[in-house]
Amino acid sequence: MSAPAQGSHEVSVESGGLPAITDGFHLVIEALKLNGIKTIYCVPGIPITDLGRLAQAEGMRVISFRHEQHAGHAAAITGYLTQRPGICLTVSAPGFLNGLTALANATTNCFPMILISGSSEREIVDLQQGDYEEMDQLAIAKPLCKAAFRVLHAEDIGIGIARSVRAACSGRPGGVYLDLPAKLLAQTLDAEEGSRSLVQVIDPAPRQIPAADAVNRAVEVLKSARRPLIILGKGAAYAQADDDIRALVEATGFPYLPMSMAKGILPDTHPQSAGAARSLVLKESDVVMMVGARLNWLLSHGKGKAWGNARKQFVQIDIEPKEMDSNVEIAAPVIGDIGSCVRALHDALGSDWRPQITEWIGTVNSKKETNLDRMAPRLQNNNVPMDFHGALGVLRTIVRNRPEAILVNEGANTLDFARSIIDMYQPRKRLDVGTWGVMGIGMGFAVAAAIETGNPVLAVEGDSAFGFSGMEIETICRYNLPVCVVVFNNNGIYRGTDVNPSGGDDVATTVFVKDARYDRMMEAFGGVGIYATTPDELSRAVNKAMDSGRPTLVNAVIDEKAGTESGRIGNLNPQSAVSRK
Ligand code: ADP
Ligand code: TPW
Ligand code: MG
Repeated sequence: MSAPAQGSHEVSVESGGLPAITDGFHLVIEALKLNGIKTIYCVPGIPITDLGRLAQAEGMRVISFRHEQHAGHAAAITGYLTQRPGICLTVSAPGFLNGLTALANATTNCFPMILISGSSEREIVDLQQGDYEEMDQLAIAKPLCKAAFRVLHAEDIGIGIARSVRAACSGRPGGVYLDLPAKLLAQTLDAEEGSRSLVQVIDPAPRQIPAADAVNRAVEVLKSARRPLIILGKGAAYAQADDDIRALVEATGFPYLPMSMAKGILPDTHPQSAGAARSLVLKESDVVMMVGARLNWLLSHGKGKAWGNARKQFVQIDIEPKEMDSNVEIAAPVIGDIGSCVRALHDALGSDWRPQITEWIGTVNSKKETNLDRMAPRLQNNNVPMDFHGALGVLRTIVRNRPEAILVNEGANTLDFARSIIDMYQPRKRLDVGTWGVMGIGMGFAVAAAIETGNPVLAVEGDSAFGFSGMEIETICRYNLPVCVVVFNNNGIYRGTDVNPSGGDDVATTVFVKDARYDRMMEAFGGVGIYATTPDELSRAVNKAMDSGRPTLVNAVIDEKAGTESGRIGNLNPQSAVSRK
């Protein structure tokens, strides 16, 4: 085994009149601290055990997980919440691979994070001689992230971390891989030389001011609108330009649709929110302004049935020029950071302009009212076993009374219903499966949300979704985090009633153990477990958990017949040879 001996970093103290020396371990930690990074999410092991240990000794918060994927998701959402790259630290080969799902997901979602993995000896890896956990990690990471770097000499650690920070944060944010071979960590260097080699990244995400002609072109298009729509995406939430965005939206008077994680930039109860008239505004609008949102599958690629036949002109604000025309023609691209773009547009619209959209607003509002009126009684139902509406009606009230709480959400039906039913009131309070619809973000996001914000966290999880990261409730208990997990237990993926089409003994592939007691898992680690079968019990349990701040898991028993296949995206299933009911 070629990793450094445990404790080898202790060479950094001055002894016997010799010049002070430092090493790779210390330089990595000092470089991270110099760049404002306070937390590392990790799973320890060779060759990075001492790195975590030393980081903790040097005053960093080092949060140790049970599986690297969840440490990675925690790092990614830290990046989203703070605009500083979250750090995930893993061991070589298998630990590195476990972290990659999170790295790729962060890149896809435009979250800044750095996956730092220890690796084994270059000489042995490159000759494929079979080192302990041998793998050419840099090559494997490259296609899955924005940038990938390796540092071979201790004096380059400062530059390596600086490049990683800047690559993660600047322009369109994303994931970065940083490869640190075991030998590097043990390398020594004169302490003064080492300290001179560190680099503080000045202005990691520089403002990018949109060109005046691009702004004027956009203003012309916006002023021509008779049935306008604004779509806010999670890029707008990430940008932390909340006041400027609100000012522009209100100055236009245009209806707006928040994408899932953009809910709460303006409160969902805002009179201009068109969330409850989504189908109508997509179909009927004539001018659509995208703000930090992409025209990907989540918006039916900007064309087809969902968008109707009316001719549309798109204005798009984004920091990434290549995003323009990705799916449809963009009539007015506005390239820059969202804060600068939104302010420039607001100025250029001027204060005397009045939109001519009274009729459109009337149409949108009447559709909204109809839909909200239809929904209201369903949210108050007291059915037992609970259906999604009854259970989510309760959680909706709880979030209204606790707007600072962070809502983590995954599953299929559990995700789709919660997204439309639970109103959000503050920016960056809803964290979910994002662009890929990936299961497994739940507990990693919950841990980081609690650590980074100190706010209470409510994680609303499908029973299948929860299973992807369920072991991390031990992590939640270990750090005593104010997280309340509600498992929507309908005995399976989408629902619990499928049968094996062959008639054989194995249960259907989507079905789990009936009436599993997820609440008892939480009790196993010293947290609070509650079993809830009625909306009343659910309400009491969650309120109690949120008041106490204690790690809690509420097993909410949901009617196993209530869900539909793939939630709202059943249409994306390819035709199956086996007929499904
Ligand atoms: P949603 O899923 O909510 O629709 P997406 O993840 O598809 O949102 O889109 C986010 C977009 O925001 C990306 O195209 C990204 O380039 C952009 N973006 C991220 N941060 C900024 C920023 N600070 N300024 C401008 N655009 C940004
Ligand atoms: C990493 C496929 C999408 S949704 C889902 C799976 C397995 C679980 C749905 O069941 P759940 O919710 O959570 O119980 P509910 O309310 O409908 O019963 N692997 C990954 N990501 C995805 N998206 C899947 C598989 C999937
Ligand atoms: Mg389920």
